[in-house]
Amino acid sequence: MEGKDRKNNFAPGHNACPGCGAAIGVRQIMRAAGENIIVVSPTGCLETFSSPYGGSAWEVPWVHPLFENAPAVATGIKAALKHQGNEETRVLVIGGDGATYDIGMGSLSGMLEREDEILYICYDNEGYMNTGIQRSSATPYGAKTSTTPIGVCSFGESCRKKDLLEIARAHHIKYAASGTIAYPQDLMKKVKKGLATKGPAFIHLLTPCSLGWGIEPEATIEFSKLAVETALFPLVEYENGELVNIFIPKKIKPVDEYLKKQKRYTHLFSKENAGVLAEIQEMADANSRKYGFRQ
Ligand SMILES: Cc1ncc(C[n+]2csc(CCOP(=O)(O)OP(=O)(O)O)c2C)c(N)n1
Repeated sequence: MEGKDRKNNFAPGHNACPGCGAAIGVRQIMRAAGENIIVVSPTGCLETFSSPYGGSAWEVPWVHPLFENAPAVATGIKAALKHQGNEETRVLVIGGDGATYDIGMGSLSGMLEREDEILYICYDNEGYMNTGIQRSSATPYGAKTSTTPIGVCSFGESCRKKDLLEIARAHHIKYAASGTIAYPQDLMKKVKKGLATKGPAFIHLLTPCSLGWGIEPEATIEFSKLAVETALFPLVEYENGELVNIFIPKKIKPVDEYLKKQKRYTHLFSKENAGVLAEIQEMADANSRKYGFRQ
């Protein structure tokens, strides 16, 4: 891409950790989103690293609401724009998994139910990373976090990760998709479609966190790719309730290849946790069956 097309309204020089999946994801989102947009970001890593006083990375209007009410604030912004007769300016929410799966879930449900043209993107790093890697309801089964420690009676997270895309889809929205930072063209296409949707749209974006997942900073792209290739995170797209697009990996890899190099899963490779590993493999296999991947 050259000249004007390379313009990105999320500027470099922010305070994200090296290799931060969320920062890479937001660069891709903002490249696709272009001008004439208002972004709303609830509390979380993104808000913290992108908006230090006097050093904001945002080159478009950007609003920081509470942790729990970003979708309601976005609705208010959309209503105010409508009142001004402005149908062109788009509204985009980018919130973490804690803000989306947990504390803002009620507010998000209200937003998805209404007909407002707002795109909500959940950047999912699978935990409350900003406050010290606590578990959220996006933390995967078996993962170690500071609030799901491992020990004699614990193998880490004991609850299954919520299926957020299905929850969003259950609101009968016109556009719902998943994406991850290893596939930027795919993500940018989905962001454009989400922003063009006549009604609420939702994108679930997997953004690895090197600190929380225990991987090298330069490996966040590699792990977002492995999540797709093991069928743990299928890349899909739904329009008007219909599945219109699935990325089919050439060969489905065993989940061990994704899990074994992440420190949050090291304990699963002991004899006593073999059953947990088998359960995670079965979760991936269920995705393969659901989307027709050749195993
Ligand atoms: C009502 C409320 N509860 C708790 C907090 C403290 N808090 C700030 S950021 C954060 C974690 C955010 O997690 P997530 O949404 O997953 O984003 P991440 O930091 O992982 O990017 C928490 C718990 C807060 N600011 N407001």
